[in-house]
Amino acid sequence: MKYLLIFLLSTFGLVGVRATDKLPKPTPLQMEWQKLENIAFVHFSINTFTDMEWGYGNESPSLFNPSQLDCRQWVKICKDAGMKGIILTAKHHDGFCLWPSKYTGHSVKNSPWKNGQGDVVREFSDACKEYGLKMGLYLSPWDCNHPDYGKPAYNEYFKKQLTELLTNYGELFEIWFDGANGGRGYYGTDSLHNRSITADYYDWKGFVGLVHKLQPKCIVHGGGLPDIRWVGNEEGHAAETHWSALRPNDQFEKDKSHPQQLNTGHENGTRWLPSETDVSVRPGWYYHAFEDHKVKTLPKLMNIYYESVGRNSLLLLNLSPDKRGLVHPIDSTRLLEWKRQLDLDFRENLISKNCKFSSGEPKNLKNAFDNNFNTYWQAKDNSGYLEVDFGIEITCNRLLLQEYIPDGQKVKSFSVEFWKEDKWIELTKATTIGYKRILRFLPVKTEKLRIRIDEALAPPMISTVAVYNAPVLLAQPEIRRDQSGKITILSPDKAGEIYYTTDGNQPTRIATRYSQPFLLDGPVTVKAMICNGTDNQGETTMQKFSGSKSGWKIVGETKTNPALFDGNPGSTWTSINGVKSLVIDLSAITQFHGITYLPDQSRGNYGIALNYLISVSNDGHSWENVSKGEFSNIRNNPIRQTIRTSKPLQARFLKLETTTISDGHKSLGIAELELITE
Ligand code: FUL
Repeated sequence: MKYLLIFLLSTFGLVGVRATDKLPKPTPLQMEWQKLENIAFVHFSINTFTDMEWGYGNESPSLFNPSQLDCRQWVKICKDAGMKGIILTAKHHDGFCLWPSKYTGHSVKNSPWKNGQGDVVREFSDACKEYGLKMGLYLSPWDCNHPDYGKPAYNEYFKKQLTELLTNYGELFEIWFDGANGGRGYYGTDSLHNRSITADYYDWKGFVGLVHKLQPKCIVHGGGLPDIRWVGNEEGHAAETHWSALRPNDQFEKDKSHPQQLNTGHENGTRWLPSETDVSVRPGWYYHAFEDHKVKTLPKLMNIYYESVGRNSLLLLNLSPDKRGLVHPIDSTRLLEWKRQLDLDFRENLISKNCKFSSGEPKNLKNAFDNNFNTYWQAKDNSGYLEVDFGIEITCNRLLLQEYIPDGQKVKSFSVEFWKEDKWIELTKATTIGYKRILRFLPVKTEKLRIRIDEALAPPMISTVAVYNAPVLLAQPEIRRDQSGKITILSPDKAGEIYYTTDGNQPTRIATRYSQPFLLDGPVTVKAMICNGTDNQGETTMQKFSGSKSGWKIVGETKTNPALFDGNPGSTWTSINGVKSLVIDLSAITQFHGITYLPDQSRGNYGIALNYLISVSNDGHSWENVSKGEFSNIRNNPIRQTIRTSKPLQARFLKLETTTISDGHKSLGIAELELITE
């Protein structure tokens, strides 16, 4: 009987229908949220003034004193960058409140800013209304300042604060409950200690109950009863296979980490819990002057977009206003460049009314190509294809697909083919689609494209198919040379053509085209630029290399350390603990006029020398001091430092020493060291 039923259901195509019924689906609120695609985060608080990422809770409110706070500036930048909503840290882990809460003195009301009369949340809310952006708030459950934190009473305090935020500032689209909890804090005492909490410590039912009651249109991030999930990292990427559904916590796979599973979701997930990709434009969430030169590059931000929004996630991109209370011009300029590039990438959908469409299931076929998310084409069963005939040869490098997810996420795998010389050639294979999937590939010239859905959980519904030809990202190339003298030129966009010169001339399209790393040791200047094959070219990068490093050795180390001489600013050589010097054997008497020193570029900037003594020697025993001084502002701005000596030097051994390493670190951290030879 059971088999007869299965036979009947599958024969009449009903198995798929049943599967669809069982699939988790978004609520209308989750659906509305997903469509926002791009939203902003703002981390601004007492940490901005103490230069910290996590405060302790004992910071004096008197430290909070922005000189030119202007929430309108933040919101306008976000609006211009195409963001649809913006979330502000009303209270971070240190407990300091950006609004004059009735329930604590640890807030703006005891700060010198506006003589304690100010309310950042109010100004933020007004600015969001003025620019038409949705407003969200971040409220940290962990509170290092509150005396009751860790005790039951704190839950009541939290609810009162939450009520203030949910009732006094207008409509909220998202509330962010952060899961972080380092334990340590002052908690109303005068000594730092730990307070641990149990998994059931917070009254999530109570908190979320308040949200539902007071802000029924508000999405809840984090905590015990969330509407959306964290993407599993703070670097800005969802996994290529990305399901919006998730299994309950007790059914997570034992052999895979929790963040890894959040990053992919579960194909057989039972609740709709779409991901949000939170990432900062800077390495930190809060503003630090020493990260001014580390604002993410345009290629990096483009990758983040393609690996979040383009992989069925929602992007939450953070801005860090500075001590003035303004977004730094480096950040705002970058954000607008990013928006401009996104607009260029998606300027023209090459699918138009002139195209011909075909499929094994012709019903409602046009709906997949009409650029309207709410109309869709549905395959007959769990696979199917969609074909576009452009009528003329087009060039494309992006494919954008959307599933009609109000009915659940179904596609497990698909392939893309293009028509060439009377046959279909596979361009690429991919897995999930979900709300939005954007594939990037090297440009293809073709008259026809075919999307083959190979596997799906139920008959898939496709809302959108769009095809673009994004321009080559004409960002400057990076030129590196390793210790063996091998030069590599890196382009952020693989489709870009790189041209270079080694004779000091400006590269043009008739210069040498770069195809692979090449050997060129000794003093040389390499200039390179990227162009898109036709009329546009990016700015030229110039890199001067001094003499060969091939024989260089770090004295005391048996083998040369690749990190110090590899030409890669991202890798760091670190001295043995407690040793504040570096001696290099240049292998032969060498003429030079000083050195350049690039400190450790990693997030923690470990081992930055605050001052220097440079000595040279011909035998490695008797040394002559040739230069001594301080690196000004190196802690705040750890860029490449240049030390020129007053007279030319001739030596085989070079010593760089320091007496003071930043932040009390015990070892020197050097990314790169070069000789100045002219
Ligand atoms: C994390 C926090 O600990 C960071 O400080 C930041 O707020 C980030 C968005 O979430 O969990």
